[in-house]
Amino acid sequence: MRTDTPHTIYRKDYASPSFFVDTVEMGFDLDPDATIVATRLTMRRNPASRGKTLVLYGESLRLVALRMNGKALSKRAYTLGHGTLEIANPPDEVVLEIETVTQPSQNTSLMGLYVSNGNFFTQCEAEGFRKITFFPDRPDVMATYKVMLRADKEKYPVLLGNGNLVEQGDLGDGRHYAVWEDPFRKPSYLFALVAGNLVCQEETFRLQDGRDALLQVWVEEGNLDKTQHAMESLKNSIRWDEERFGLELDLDRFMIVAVSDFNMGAMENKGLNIFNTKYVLANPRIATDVDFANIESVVGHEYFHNWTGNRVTCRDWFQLSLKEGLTVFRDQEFSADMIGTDSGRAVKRIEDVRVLRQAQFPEDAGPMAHPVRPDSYVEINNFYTVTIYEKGSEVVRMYQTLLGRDGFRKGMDLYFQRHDGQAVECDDFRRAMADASGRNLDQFELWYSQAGTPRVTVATRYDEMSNIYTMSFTQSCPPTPGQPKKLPFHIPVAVGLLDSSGRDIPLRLQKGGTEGSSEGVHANDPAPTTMVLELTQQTQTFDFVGVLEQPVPSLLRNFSAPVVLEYDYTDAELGFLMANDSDPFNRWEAGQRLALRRMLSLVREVKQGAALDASLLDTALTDAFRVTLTDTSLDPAFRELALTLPSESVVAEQMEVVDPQAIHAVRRFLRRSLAQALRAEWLAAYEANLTPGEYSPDAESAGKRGLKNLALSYLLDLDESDGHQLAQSQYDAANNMTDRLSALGALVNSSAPGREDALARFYDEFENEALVIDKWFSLQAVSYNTDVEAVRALMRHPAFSLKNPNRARSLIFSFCSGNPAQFHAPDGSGYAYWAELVITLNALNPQVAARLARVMDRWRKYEPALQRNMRNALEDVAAAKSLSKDVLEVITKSLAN
Ligand code: B3K
Ligand code: ZN
Repeated sequence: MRTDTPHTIYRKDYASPSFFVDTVEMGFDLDPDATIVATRLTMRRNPASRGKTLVLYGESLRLVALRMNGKALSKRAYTLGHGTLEIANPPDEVVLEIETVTQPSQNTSLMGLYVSNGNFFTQCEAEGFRKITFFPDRPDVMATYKVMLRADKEKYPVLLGNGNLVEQGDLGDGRHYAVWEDPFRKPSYLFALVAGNLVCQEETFRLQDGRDALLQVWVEEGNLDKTQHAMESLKNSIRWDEERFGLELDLDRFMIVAVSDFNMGAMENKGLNIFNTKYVLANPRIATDVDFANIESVVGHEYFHNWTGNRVTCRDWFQLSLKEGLTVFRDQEFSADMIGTDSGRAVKRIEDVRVLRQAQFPEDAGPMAHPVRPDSYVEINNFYTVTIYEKGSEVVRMYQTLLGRDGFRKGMDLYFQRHDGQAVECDDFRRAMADASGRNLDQFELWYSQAGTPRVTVATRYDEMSNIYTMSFTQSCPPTPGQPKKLPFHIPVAVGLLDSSGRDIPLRLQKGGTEGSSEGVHANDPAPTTMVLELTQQTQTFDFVGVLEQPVPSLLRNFSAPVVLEYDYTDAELGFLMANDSDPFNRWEAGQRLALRRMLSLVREVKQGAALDASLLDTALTDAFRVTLTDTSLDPAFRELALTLPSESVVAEQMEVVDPQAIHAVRRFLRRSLAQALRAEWLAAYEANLTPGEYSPDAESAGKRGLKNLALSYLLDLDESDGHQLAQSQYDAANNMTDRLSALGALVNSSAPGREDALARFYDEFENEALVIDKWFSLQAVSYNTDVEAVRALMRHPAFSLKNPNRARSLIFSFCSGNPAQFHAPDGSGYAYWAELVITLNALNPQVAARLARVMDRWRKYEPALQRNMRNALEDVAAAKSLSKDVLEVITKSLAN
């Protein structure tokens, strides 16, 4: 931990390493209290580097021995600095032997080598390898690894490493060993080892080229009944990457290992993926539909990294989105393809856009805003953000929108052809896309270099005489830290036009007429019904000809670019689009626009002192909701999304000054009004979407349960005994976690007499299932009825622990970011709690603490009285001793002007 002023690292300062490493050989004597690591590196000077000094990084290590080319190095021959070991002027070829000692049992940061439930695990991305040994720990140094693990045979019967198992045996004295060799050159962040008492489900899987691969899912004993879904997901991922991108598994063995203490979701270590248990373990008893879907997507994500990240990796950490944005795009496409249907794809798209809007748009508008390829950072772990991941994925998706699926595939092929085995930059990916398609993608670079969410404003005009419909687009992008002015982006805007019967009008643009017209459009069909218009200038106009009546425009279909699109729709037009648009995304979008409009106007009313009662409501929203709710031609999953009101944070982002209490009151009021007005319809939807029989997590059944449980939650918002009983009987009869948890959540949010009892029964039944107990904490943390005192009381529960990230997140994060009305209590008690926990967590686990610190990012948007309390809390954290650079960076940037 460091207390000095944080040191900023700039992209422009990139210099290639002074030495390369060709081979790494390591020996581990695993012991929780003192693990001895012997490392042998063969290195050679990089002729292109001007640096003379050999620089290795190391943290929290005790250096025991250091030899260069067979000779022990005297203390004068090297310098141990702040996290570095430097050897001045070594020869061009170096064999370095290093012996270090670490203390895994005391490692609560969960970076490097640590112990979880008595077993050993590693996490090296981004800079954890330096907590294992001294090493040029940067992604552009790639080497082959051979690793010998030695440990007590009884305590640690299973010894796993990257690549292939080449030897194993007994050492006598109750110890044993295993040697693993990874034939592929890799950066140190992909190193991994696992040692412990684990069991696995395994299967042999035939690859497309006829080879057989051994697939294993490793878990703690007692969890073998929860690995089947992860195994299925892995096989589906392998198949999908072969089919969609022609990419094959390059190893004979592929392992997934589940660990309970983990900072994030999972890690793509070569051949040895390490996963948070949350993204592996599932069966109907403990996992919800959402868990099943998340497991599929995370298993896919880590597997897809084998090509996008591992075979082609990042030159430096500024290029992180090169692998993360691309791999998120791939996992999103994989999940969509697994659902298979068009409407299923749309549902997936809506869910992904929802995440983007709820989390990334606020980030892009706040003090931590950064480009998809950042220019600087203090702590790289703070940059595993929704911008790098989700916006990065949107940027990749835009290539596919611009080039078409085939064009995109050609670009991918060229990317691998050029860069397999290399550590490259985002620009290399863009160049592959441009060269493979012959398109000029120079301006597209701005998506990587400029932060902020672009706004696109649309104006339209219909000329009855000439039958010309004109669309004018104006783009702008608000300033972000360090970037006061922005240049116009290259934005693909997919549009359609609806006639008065709701049908798509064939689109034809006027040739050679208005600015940017013909080159801004591509479609092979002479008169397609969706066109991608390409915006490249600040303002641009497109004329559609042969439009026989005043149309309703459908704009930014399928969310073709990560922008805010503004157009002055009337309520009637929104209702019309909601009922008729052939683009399902925009059907959903129209409903959200309508709901958001109502919510914002109600918030204004409340702030002017109006009481929330029925007189404030017209029927437009209720009517539109009724139409959707009762339209059984629509997938239940789609209806669920369409009938979910924009979240409180999405509403907050729309306001100049945020009043969380008003937003909360309005959203609850609107939900209750919709529950009341559509009571019979909700009940009917509830009945119609029961899924009797054996549980299956497939998209169709999950969609039904989603709609049914949404109906239940609306009905429970009425807080009447009928609803209470319905939830209670669902709870009692449930044969799966989705139904059980939904019922419990609905009860806990109500004043049902059985709520305490249900909570207690749930706890007793699942006491030994950590992931379910996380749900138990989190459900209470986000309940309307839980205030900060109740959260403090839950922290005293024997099952609570701050050291386990899942548990800490389930209570603390859920409360601070999922329960805005209580967290933003006017007396500032929520903020004081937050400050206290950031400081406590900082000492245990800087990464987890820094994530929590981010909760206050948008403090300047709140009402002055709240702002004062928020600032105080931020300053309390800033004044705390021994802040990690992780937390310091977040707090400093939040407080900066
Ligand atoms: N690449 C890892 C993330 C590592 C985070 C380090 N703080 C997981 C993933 O994106 O697949
Ligand atoms: Zn990833």
